[in-house]
Amino acid sequence: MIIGTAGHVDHGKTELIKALTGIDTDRLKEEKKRGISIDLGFAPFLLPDGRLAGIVDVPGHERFIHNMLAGVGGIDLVLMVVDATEGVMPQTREHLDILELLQIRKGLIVITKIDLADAEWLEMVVEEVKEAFAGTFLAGSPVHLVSARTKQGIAELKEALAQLAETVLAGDKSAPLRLPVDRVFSLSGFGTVVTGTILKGTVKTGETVEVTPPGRSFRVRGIQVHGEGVVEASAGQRAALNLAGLEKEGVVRGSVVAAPGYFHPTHRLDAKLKLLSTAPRPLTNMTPVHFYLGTARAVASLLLLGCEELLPGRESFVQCRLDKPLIAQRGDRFIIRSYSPVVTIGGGVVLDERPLRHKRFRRGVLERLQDLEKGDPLLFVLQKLAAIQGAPLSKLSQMMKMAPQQLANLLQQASREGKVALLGDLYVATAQRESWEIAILKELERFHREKPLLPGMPKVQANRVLPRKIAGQAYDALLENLKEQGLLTISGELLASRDFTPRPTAAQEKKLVEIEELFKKNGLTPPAPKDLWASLGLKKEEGESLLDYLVYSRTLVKITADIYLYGETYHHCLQVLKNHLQKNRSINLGQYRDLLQTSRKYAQALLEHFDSCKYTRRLGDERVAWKLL
Ligand SMILES: Nc1nc2c(ncn2[C@@H]2O[C@H](COP(=O)(O)OP(=O)(O)O)[C@@H](O)[C@H]2O)c(=O)[nH]1
Ligand SMILES: [Mg+2]
Repeated sequence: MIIGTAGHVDHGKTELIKALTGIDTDRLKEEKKRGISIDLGFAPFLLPDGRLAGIVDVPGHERFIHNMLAGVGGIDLVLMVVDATEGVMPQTREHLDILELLQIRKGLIVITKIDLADAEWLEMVVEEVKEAFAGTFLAGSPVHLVSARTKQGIAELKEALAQLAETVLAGDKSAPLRLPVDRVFSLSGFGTVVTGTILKGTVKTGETVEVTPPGRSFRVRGIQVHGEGVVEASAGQRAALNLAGLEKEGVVRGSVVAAPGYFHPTHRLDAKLKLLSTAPRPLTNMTPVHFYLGTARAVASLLLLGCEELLPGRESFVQCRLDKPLIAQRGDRFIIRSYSPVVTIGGGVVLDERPLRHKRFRRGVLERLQDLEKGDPLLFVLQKLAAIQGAPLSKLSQMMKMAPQQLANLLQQASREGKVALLGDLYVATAQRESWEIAILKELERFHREKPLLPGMPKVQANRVLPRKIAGQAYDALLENLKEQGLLTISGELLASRDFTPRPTAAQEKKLVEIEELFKKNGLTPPAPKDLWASLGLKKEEGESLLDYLVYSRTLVKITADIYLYGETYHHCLQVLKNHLQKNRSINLGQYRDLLQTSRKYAQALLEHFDSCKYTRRLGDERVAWKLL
């Protein structure tokens, strides 16, 4: 569990942490000299029940709010510190706004330095504090009166912290690792160490993690939690990681240590933004602002998707266009500060970390974001699936930043509800599958209309109406499903619509009989197709489809592109071959030609045809009986 401090500069935050833990978190020389916190401070805190919590002490000075923001991201509960002699001050309010925008939900109010205030004054400050925090997550929390100097109230505060700690939910340890880096330093003989609060997941020594920037993988050589070496650390802990081969220059506060493959820096985020009611002026479209997410910061221009300008106190969907890429995840909270004056003016929640470039005022865009805002992870999966037209579990788990097992459960549920289908190893939205099915059936109908004499459409040809990735197993699964619904038939490599049979017209029937007669009459000296059409008064294409039909109906057999034989003639040739090979070990071209009393040309074409049917196998100049004869 991580506890953070908040409050105006000099209100006694650092002193309070010292009173609670014995540790001075002002570690910089500069901090000691000037007596103020500049950067984040860290201390372990032993709870009365024996558990160790981490404390992040933040600077209160308005000039160092960016450091405060880097520290406050991963905290579970906050100590909101107010100086008894000064009462509520500007950064008390600004920190409170930030905590609200980041949706920190738990905390204690601490009025400190009570050794410096008399009872009457103190009562007034308590009233002021209650008023200032009304309507926030701290409304109604008990106000603790303490002195770090005299230790008055410190024991009670510890007790209250311990009780509140009981209610903090553990972070998700099985999710992919994500640790935003808040500190980088090198130890001589050790190399580079990064520290941060683990937001999600678990890290183990020996594992490989990805650090972005620089966007490369490193082995975890060692892990420390609260100064002790450990073999693993997980969500809700502060950890220091020693990464093998990492150069200090490559990594910065704002870098993210993550499970490899899950997180990609992005220049664009879709979000819901709230402008604080205390913002000095409305936010106009594409105004640049300081943007803070996790421990990272950037400059963002905000495209207002649903309104001309955003009035103080109002919310809007926005697309954040960042001046440098950040790592973000759906559900992340962020803060924005205006350029001048540099004050916190709002914040919001990331809805999509890899959106397309949007235009303003598009109904489809806004409706999609409304759906995403509902926070239903399945809706998000379905949107992603529709956008990329299906994906295998591994890819989807990376896109969703969810552990594969967890995602598989979600998908199983969705498939029971009929929202998702599995095609081979591709998950697709059911609606998407249906649109592909319709595309195939339409293509089949078109084919049958154009080629009414052909028994079916080759599978590979129907595949062309689908996205390229729907191939192999996924394609077969799609067809199989259509077959199960009784919407098409599959025979070998051919697809046909349900109930389709090739049906020649009466005129075609007449021509078919004529062609059949010609082949029947001429036996082993069949006409060449190309010579037929003119005499029969047929166009080449129609003639060819009539031939195809005769092959389909088994009246003719196609030997090569220009040699077709009448069915009976063909069977006679096959029988001759069989008879010979029953009595002899092999046959050669000359023998077969003599047996059939035909020309070399036909004998050779037939033998090659029989080879391809696996009736015969060629050994030098001879052929022997093979598998199917
Ligand atoms: N008398 C008294 N002085 C305090 C107390 N807590 C802090 N101070 C003093 O107030 C000043 C600011 O405290 P510090 O913890 O640095 O404030 P921060 O900026 O909120 O971290 C320092 O000089 C402290 O010694 C307290 O409980 N009683
Ligand atoms: Mg301080």
